[in-house]
This record gives sequence, C-alpha cells and structure tokens, in this order.
Amino acid sequence: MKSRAAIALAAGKPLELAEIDVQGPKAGEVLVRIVATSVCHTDAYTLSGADPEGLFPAVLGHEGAGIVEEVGEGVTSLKVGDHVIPLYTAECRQCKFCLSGKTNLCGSVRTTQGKGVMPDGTSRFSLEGKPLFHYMGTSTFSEYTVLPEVSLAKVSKDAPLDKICLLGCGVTTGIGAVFNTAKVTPGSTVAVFGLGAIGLAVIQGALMAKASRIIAIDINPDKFELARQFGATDFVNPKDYSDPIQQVIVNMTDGGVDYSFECIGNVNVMRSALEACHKGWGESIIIGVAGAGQEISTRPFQLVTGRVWKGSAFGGVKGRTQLPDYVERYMKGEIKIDEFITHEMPFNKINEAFDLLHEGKSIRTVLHF
Ligand code: NAD
Ligand code: DAO
Ligand code: ZN
Repeated sequence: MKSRAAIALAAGKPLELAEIDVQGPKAGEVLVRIVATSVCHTDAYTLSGADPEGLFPAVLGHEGAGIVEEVGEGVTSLKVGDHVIPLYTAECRQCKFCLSGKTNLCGSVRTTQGKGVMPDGTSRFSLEGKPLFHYMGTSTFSEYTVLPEVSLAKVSKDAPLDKICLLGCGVTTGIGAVFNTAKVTPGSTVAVFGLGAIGLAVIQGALMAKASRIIAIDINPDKFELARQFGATDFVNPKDYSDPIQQVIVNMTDGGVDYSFECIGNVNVMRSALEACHKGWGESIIIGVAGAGQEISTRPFQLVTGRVWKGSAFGGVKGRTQLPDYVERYMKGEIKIDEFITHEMPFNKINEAFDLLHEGKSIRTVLHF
C-alpha cells in the first residue's frame, strides 16, 4: 500500500515528505495506522548523524500511537481495530532478558532492530523500488508502519491517541526512571539536568514519589516556568555561576542530592550530575544519549565513597505489561501528558517540529496524520 511518510535521506538534511510503499505484515508482524506522532530529541540525534546506529535512508520516529490495520500469520495478542503504542523496547516475555526480572531490555528483536530491518532481515518500506531502513523498530514517521507483535502495547480505546503517543517515549522514560531505576524515596532531594520532555517527566515522577526538593537545571531559563508547574522547587541556570555546577548543587543541599538525573546527552553534564550527588548514598541516573564514541569519566573515588552511577532505557518500563496502566493513570488524571504538548501540526510540517526542538522553543510537537 501507499503511505505518507517523512524520509531521512541523509544525515544532517531535512526530512523529505514522500509517498512510500509499505508491504503488508509477514508472520508475527502487525500493520499499524499511526494517528499521531511526536518528535523526540533522539530522532533529531539520529538525523544529525551523531548516532552510531543511524542508517540512511530511513523512516524515523518512535513516539507515536495508532490503530491495528492488519495482523500477520500467528499474531495472537492483537486484532484489527486495537489501539496500540509502538515500543522501541520490545517485550517478548520469553528471552533471558524478559525472564530475568531484572531489566526491561528484551533480546528478541534487538539485532535486526539495530540493523534497521524486520526480524526476517528485510524491510517493509520502499521508495521507487529501493528499500528504506526501519528505525528503532517503530518508524512512526509513516502513516502506515509495520512492527513485530512484541513491539506493540495494546491500550484502552478510550484514550486520545494524539496525547498518549507521548507515552511511547518521553513521559514514560522520565517517570519510569524515577520509580524503576532510581526508586526515589519520599523526602529525597532530586536534581534534574535538562528540562526537555524527559527532564520534565522526571520532575513529574519525583513529585509523585514525594521528593522534598526538586532542583531544575537548564541553560535555557525559558524552561523554568514549565518545570515549576511540574513540581520543581529550585531553578538553576549554570550560566549564572562561575563555580562548576556540581559545586553549586552541593552547596545548596548540604553536601549533595540523594538522586540526580542527566536528561541532555552531554558527557560533561553526566559527570556533574554524578558529582552533585551526596557522598555515601547519592545515585545519578543517565538518561540522555551521548554522541557516537563519547565517553564518561570521573575520579573513581567518587564511586569508592558511595555514589552510584546508573543508566535507564525507556525508564525501565516493560511496555506490553506496564504501558496500559500508564494510559489508565493518564485517564484518571494521575499522570500529566497534555502539559508537555507545546505545539500541534499536520504531519507535513514535520521539519518545523524539528526546528522548534533545536531552537529550544518546544517541549513536544504532536503531528497529526
Ligand atoms: P530536549 O532537547 O527537548 O531537552 C534537552 C534540554 O537540555 C534542553 O532544555 C536544553 O536547553 C538543555 N540543555 C542542553 N545543554 C545543557 C547543559 N549543558 N546544561 C543544562 N541544560 C542543558 O531533549 P529530550 O527530548 O527531553 O531528550 C533528552 C535526552 O534524553 C536526549 O539525549 C535523548 O536522546 C534522551 N532520551 C533518552 C531516552 C532513554 O530511554 N534513555 C529516551 C528518550 C530520550
Ligand atoms: O537492548 O541493547 C539494547 C538497546 C535497547 C534500546 C534502548 C535504547 C534506549 C536509549 C535510546 C532512547 C531512545 C528514545
Ligand atoms: Zn524479551
């Protein structure tokens, strides 16, 4: 079938709008009509060329929501008409990762997903007869996309798809990192570095976890008002200080915070976030994705003296099992999503959504097909 899509033809170039060909689902696969998708910094990162896994030409996009149009042979957990959120972190419930009880990472489709193809090693997308790569197993920048069954969370039909698409990445990642990765306890102090959707979702999670103090840090002061609305109590612009930012936070908090979160993808800030933690118990969670080949460093004494460095992918959330409940909690008013949506546009304005993100003017732009 034909599908409206935005194609990443080459690194650093704007996306190209085109009508692509989408093949129907093979065994174990599902064809989904994406109703709404948003743009996350990770899409911009891959488009920039900084992503070591970035492949071109590709159909990017990983934060979307849609409706099942067709199921391939052997698909049992989904049927036509079901509402779904694509998962870049699959959940097969059978591999050693899924069975470990220790991680939300899943090994089932990891190898082929990283190569930009479906589990049988081929693509379902083409333009003028030439194959296009899939992206993160989701490719939500196409109105019709094909995913493995294990990469789809079935959710309530009552929930608005143009809001819950944000649960496909940003909102879930931030809240999940607070509860699953850091396990923030009531009364804790928390520092959040970077106030995009991820950082704001961490702030929302920290408030839900009853943190006593939530320090919001960004070099763009325009982000502070929204951070306040999500529950931040203190606001720090590193540009206002001559001291290293970790020293500023340590001075503000009688020796450092209980938890810090890096939500930018900057390896220098990752170090600052660790060193802003309290000796003996402070934990720093890396959420941001750094450029290809970059490395983190600190003095080992930081860890010897009890600080802990961790990372979090999709907030440690098992998508098929846990996302339906995130949707229910949104519907009950327990999780905020609408407040992240600063802009809405028709899909064909997708390059404007990237510009707004780069300029620091948007949190999330929802694109409607
Ligand atoms: P974003 O671009 O909307 O937000 C980043 C924020 O960081 C901006 O407000 C920017 O002003 C701020 N910033 C930049 N440099 C800074 C500095 N030196 N000090 C303080 N603030 C600074 O991005 P986003 O969509 O919120 O994504 C954030 C990061 O999280 C990206 O690296 C993205 O790839 C990553 N990510 C990770 C996961 C995961 O599962 N681990 C999931 C989604 C996104
Ligand atoms: O299983 O080896 C693996 C990788 C799984 C993908 C996890 C990606 C998390 C970070 C990227 C953020 C994307 C929005
Ligand atoms: Zn698995």
